Amino acid sequence: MNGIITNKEREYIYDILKEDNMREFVKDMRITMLKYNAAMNEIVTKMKILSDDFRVRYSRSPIDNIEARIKSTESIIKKMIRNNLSFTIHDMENNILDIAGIRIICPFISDIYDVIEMIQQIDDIEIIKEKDYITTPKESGYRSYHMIVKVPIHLTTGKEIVYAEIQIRTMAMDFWASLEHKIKYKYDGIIPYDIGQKLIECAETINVADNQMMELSDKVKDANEIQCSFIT
Ligand code: 0O2
Repeated sequence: MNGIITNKEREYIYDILKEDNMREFVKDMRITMLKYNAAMNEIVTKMKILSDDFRVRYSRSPIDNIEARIKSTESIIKKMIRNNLSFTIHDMENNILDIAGIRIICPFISDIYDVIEMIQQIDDIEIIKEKDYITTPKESGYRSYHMIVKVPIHLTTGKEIVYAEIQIRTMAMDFWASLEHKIKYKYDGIIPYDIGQKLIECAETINVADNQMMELSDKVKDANEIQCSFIT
């Protein structure tokens, strides 16, 4: 249910966390988080370097902003329960692939595909799975491009490969997703049908605007190129 933990679920998770076998798991989990933090930082640094390089070369960047987060203990436990996993670090590491999350916000829809190409060219980021919720939006109206990747990190104990999720979306898609998330929170995750329908309508309106902005940007780019060809 998109990161939302209802009050009932929270109570249930807290009860589980009180169980004896969970203490050890949560302790090990906190230590393991260091690896996800490292993976998250690796990816953010790589993307920042690419964004700066692009800006210097082309006087603009396809990246407006980069956000990153580590999934909360509660969200991890909720997902482990949902996926029927045993509370072991092995099951967590091999099945919960979005513990390290990176969100790349782009100005225009076409920028998303430039960013995807940039990521595809990074040797030590291996793309495991891709979901294009832009060409095929979710039922909720959600649009974004998701990638599950593997990235190497270097610890005192040696090299390790860690999973991370990269979400790539426009500023407009991000605006919708953030507000939809807030609205869902207010309803404890279960939104009434009519509000859900209105949210879908908003997503469509935003998508029209997103496409129009991209067309305008392309027109400006074409005009600039024609002007430059006259000068040279
Ligand atoms: P949080 O708090 O962001 O971590 P999977 O992860 O593959 O087991 P699923 O649903 O197939 O589960 O993954 P998917 O479709 O790739 O979506 C996962 C993430 O996308 C969610 O993470 C949200 O961040 C975002 N997302 C997906 N659908 C919606 C939506 O309808 N509205 C909004 N606002 N965000 C959405 P988490 O783990 O649910 O939450």
